[in-house]
Amino acid sequence: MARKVVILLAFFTWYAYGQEYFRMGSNTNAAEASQFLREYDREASGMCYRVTISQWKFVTNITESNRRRMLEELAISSKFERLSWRKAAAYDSSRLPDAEGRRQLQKIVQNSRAALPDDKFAEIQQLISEMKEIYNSAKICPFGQKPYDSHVPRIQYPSTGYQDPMTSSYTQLYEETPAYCDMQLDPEISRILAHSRIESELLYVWRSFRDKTGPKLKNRFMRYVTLANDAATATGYRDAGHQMREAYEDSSFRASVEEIYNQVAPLYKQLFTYVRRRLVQRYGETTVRSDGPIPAHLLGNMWAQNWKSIMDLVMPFPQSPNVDVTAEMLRQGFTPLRMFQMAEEFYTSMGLKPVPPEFWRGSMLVRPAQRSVQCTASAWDFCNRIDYRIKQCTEVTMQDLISTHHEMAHIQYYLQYADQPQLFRDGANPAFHEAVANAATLSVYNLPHLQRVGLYQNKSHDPYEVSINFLMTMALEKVAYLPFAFMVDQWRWSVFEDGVQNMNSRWWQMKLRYQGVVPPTSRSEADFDPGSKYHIISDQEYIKYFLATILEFQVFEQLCMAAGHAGHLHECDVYRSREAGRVLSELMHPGASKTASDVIRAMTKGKTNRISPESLVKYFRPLELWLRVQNRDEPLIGWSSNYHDVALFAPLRDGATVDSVAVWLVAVAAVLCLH
Ligand code: X8Z
Ligand code: ZN
Repeated sequence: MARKVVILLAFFTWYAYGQEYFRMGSNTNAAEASQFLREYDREASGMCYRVTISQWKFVTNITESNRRRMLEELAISSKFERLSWRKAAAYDSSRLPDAEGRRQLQKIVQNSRAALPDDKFAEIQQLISEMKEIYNSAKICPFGQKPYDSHVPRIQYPSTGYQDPMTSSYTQLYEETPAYCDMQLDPEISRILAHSRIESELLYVWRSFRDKTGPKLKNRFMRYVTLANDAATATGYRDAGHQMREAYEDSSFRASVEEIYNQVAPLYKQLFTYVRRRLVQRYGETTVRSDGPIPAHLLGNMWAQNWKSIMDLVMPFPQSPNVDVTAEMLRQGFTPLRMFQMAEEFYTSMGLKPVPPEFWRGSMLVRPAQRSVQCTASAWDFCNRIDYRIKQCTEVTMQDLISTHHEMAHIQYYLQYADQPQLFRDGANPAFHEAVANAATLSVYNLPHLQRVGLYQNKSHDPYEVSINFLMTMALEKVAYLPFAFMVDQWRWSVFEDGVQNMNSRWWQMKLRYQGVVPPTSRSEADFDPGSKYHIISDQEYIKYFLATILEFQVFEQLCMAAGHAGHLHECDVYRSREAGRVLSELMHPGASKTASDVIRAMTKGKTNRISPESLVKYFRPLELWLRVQNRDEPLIGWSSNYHDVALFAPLRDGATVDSVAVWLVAVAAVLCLH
């Protein structure tokens, strides 16, 4: 009898175990699932706190021991992720009675690679971290210097670098270069692209950075594609792109974003056409064809994604100012602390929350003198509902004043959704955080606001000219960005979907089709130009930036309507408007507990539940009218009819081989077919 009981018990245990771990989604016990979610919430918050603290310590004090501690915490958190995924996947979420619980379970399962077996899970993580390491360590030699002069001392390898036992040695990721070849993307290379107007120098840095990144990344990236697709199919998706898009909860997501792109493309083409004419004036017709695409190295940025650095070349009214209040801030004795207090007051003036004392104690608001830090501005939520911080190497400039308000908006978002469960402490979809932060800063940028806070007085200039100059600066940042932000994931999804063949020529086909840019020198499949963009190799989706740029104007218009603004949208200031504050807080408070479409429907009082580019187009309407007049004699708005000629022209300029011309012919034929 006893033996029978033991056997039965063993069988029951085996059966229950099998139910939970091997037959995904079959555990329908709702009470158990709720209990699991409660425990998950507590443990995930604790885990998130530990990881975030270790990351903060590392980025604000870059040492080997801080790096090691951070990697240890990340490894523990990875294990937790895998375990939680297996448990969550064992519940059939559709049978849970409460919608909140269903949504939480789906969130655990959806966006994870945990379905991979242990070895592959470790491998993809390792690949991503190696690709980041290669990217971040890319350095080029100064323009006009020979890279391998024998008398130049060789660079020392980091001898105590992090070594993961599972990988090739850390030092293998580094290349031997002379010590003077120490120019990194940020700040040296980016500065040259922004400020140099010497075409050969621009071409040199554009090409060299790609030479130092792409070829070393390409094979790793291809393996990453295979593993990411394996993870996606094991979780029930068609491929990794399908899995990434799932976060938007829109079954026709690709069509929706394409429709938005088509609505903003005419404005982009007007801007493009005007900018191209100014570039022809600056660089001549041998470098820029007056009816063709623009060579990608002339637009002030490594990826031609943000053109604001070439404002000097395209300024509509050079005799009127391009508003920059930096000098006035310095004259008034602004400090970084005062800039943050001002940003906090911007939000409290709208009835939103002040930041807690921990914020002022913990944040890093200026670059510390004694230690090495990562300076990119960022806002941090430590997942304990107390600790929120900003890391920013603030300088007293207008750009940093805007950035301060942007980062403070992220903190405000964190504060607003702090009472949600851990899984919902996020934007309604991946675009929301950036959209909301930028919507608030649109108010800070504009002239009426700068006047109100005593930083700007327009005494003698024509207000129309000042406005058009201002809108041009904004368009170089926002409108120029749209086709880039759109094409990055079009390319990535196509690679996940159709495979890794011809990755580079497909990249340039899309650059040409959407942005109207061509490489300034010949490219081939030995190059891997998508690898020059960090978000590609670091596994970060990008379409969120496209949607965020659209959504920020939509949110901004809603805030302006609530504030009772009348007149041009680009002149709206929501400072001190409690009504606008209420709209913002209702948008932020649900976090990710509601879908984006529910949040948009609530924000627009039922008018729409979709992200719409109407507000962006409205904001830039005065500039668009001005551009149409400027472009009235142009035979071609955009680049579509003659570009195949110019696409060939760029590689030929450098003495292309027959092969690379053939690659271009195929690319051009494909692009023509798509139109
Ligand atoms: O990646 C970033 C930020 C972090 S969210 C530094 N951005 C995108 C990019 O650099 O491509 C901000 C603008 C778009
Ligand atoms: Zn941000």
